[in-house]
Amino acid sequence: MPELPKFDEPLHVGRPNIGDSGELRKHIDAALDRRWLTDGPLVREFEERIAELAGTAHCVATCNATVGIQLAARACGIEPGDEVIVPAFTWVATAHALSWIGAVPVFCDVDEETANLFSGAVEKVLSPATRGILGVHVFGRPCPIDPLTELAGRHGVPLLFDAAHGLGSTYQGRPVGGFGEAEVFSFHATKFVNSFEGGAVVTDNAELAARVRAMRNFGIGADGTVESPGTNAKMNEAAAAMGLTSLGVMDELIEANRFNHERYAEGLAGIRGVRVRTQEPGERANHQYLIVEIDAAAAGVHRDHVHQVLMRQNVLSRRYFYPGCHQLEPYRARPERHAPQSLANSEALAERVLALPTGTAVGAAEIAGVCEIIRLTVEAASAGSDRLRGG
Ligand code: T4K
Repeated sequence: MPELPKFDEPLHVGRPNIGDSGELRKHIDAALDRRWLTDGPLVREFEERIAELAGTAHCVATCNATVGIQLAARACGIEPGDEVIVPAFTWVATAHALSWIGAVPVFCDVDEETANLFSGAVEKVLSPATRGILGVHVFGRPCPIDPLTELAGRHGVPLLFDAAHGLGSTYQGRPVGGFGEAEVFSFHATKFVNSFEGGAVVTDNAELAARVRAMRNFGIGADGTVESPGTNAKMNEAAAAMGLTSLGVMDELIEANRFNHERYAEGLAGIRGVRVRTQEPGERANHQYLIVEIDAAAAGVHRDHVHQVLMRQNVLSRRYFYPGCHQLEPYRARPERHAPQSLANSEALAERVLALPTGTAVGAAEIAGVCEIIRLTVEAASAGSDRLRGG
C-alpha cells in the first residue's frame, strides 16, 4: 500500500470564503465613522441585494437563520403546540428552530436521490393537527416545490422553506427565495456567502415581512409601538459589511465551487461504491457543499472508516447529516407520530454521506490528494488489507 497523501494544515469543510478584505475594512470603517453599528445602512443595502438575488419584494436580515426560521414561522401564525412537518435529513437547526418556539416538528422521510422531502412523504405524516410544512433545500438542491405548494394549498397550511443552503440556486429557472410563504437563508461563516453569522427571511408578502421586521426588533412595528411579543434578531453592521463583501464575489465563489465539484467528480470516478452527489440537471446550483456518498456494500468499507482515515490525514470531513434528526436525543423519544422509529431513506443517506472540503480554501492539488486518500482506502478494503483500519 503506497503512503497516503498527508496534509500539514487541516483542510476544513466550512473554511470561510473571505472575498476582498479591503472592501470589508472600508465598509467597517464607514460604519465606525457613522457610529451606526447595528441595523443601519449596511444592513439595508444587504437586504436590498438579497431581495434582488432572490427575486422577492422583501428581505428582512436576521442575526442567523435559526432565529430567522423562528420569526418566519411565528409570522405565519405557527403557535406553541402546532405541528409542523420537516424532513428528518437536515441540520438539526431546522427542527430546533421550531421546538424553540414551542412548535412540534413532525419528521418525514426524504427522497434518496435528491435528499429532499417530497409531497408523497409529507402526505404520509400529514394529519388534521398539521399547521405547517417546512421544506429544506438540502445541499442547495431545491425541493420539488410545485407539488409541495399544491399540497400545502389543498390542506390550507403555510409552506415555508429553510433555504439555508439555497442562495443562488434555481428551481425551474427561478431563484430560490421566492417560493412558499417565505424562505430563510443562512449566512453563517461556513456558508459560501457569509456575514460571519447571519440570516434573512425573504418573501413577496408585505404583511408577513412587516410582522417579521417587527418581531426582529422586540415586536416594535413601523409606527414605533410594540405590536407583538418580539425578540432581538437584528443583524449588525459588521455582519452586513461581511455579507456585502461576500456578495461582491458571489459569482466567483460559485465558479470556484463548480470547478471543485468537477475535480472531485474526476478524481473519484471509477471508485467502486463512491459517488459525488449532483445538483438538479438544467438548474443553476451554488455547489457550496461537496457531498460524496459511500455505499458500504459496494465499496467494501463503511463511510465512517473513510471519514476516520481522512481525519487522520488532516482532512476534516463532516458527516452532514448524521444521524437523522428523528434519531437525535431530543426527538427520538417522542411519540411515533412525531418522530417515526424508521425513516428508511433518511437513515440510508445518513449512513452514506460525507462532506468534503470545497470553496476557495482548496484547489485542484488538495482535491487530488483527498481523492487519492479515498481511492487508496477503498482499494485497501477491497484487497482485504487491514493496514488503514483502526488507530
Ligand atoms: N438549516 C440548515 C439546513 C442548516 O444547514 C443550518 C446551518 C441552519 C438551518 C441554521 O443556520 P444558522 O443559524 O447557522 O445561520 C455548521 C454551521 O454552524 C451551521 O451554520 C450549518 N448549518 C451546519 C451545516 O454546519 P458545524 O457545527 O458543523 O460548524 P462548525 O462551526 O464546526 O464549522 C465547520 C467547519 O468549518 C469546521 O471544520 C471549522 C471550519 N470553520 C468554521 C468557522 C465557524 C472555519 O474554518 N472558520 C470558521 O470561522 O455547523
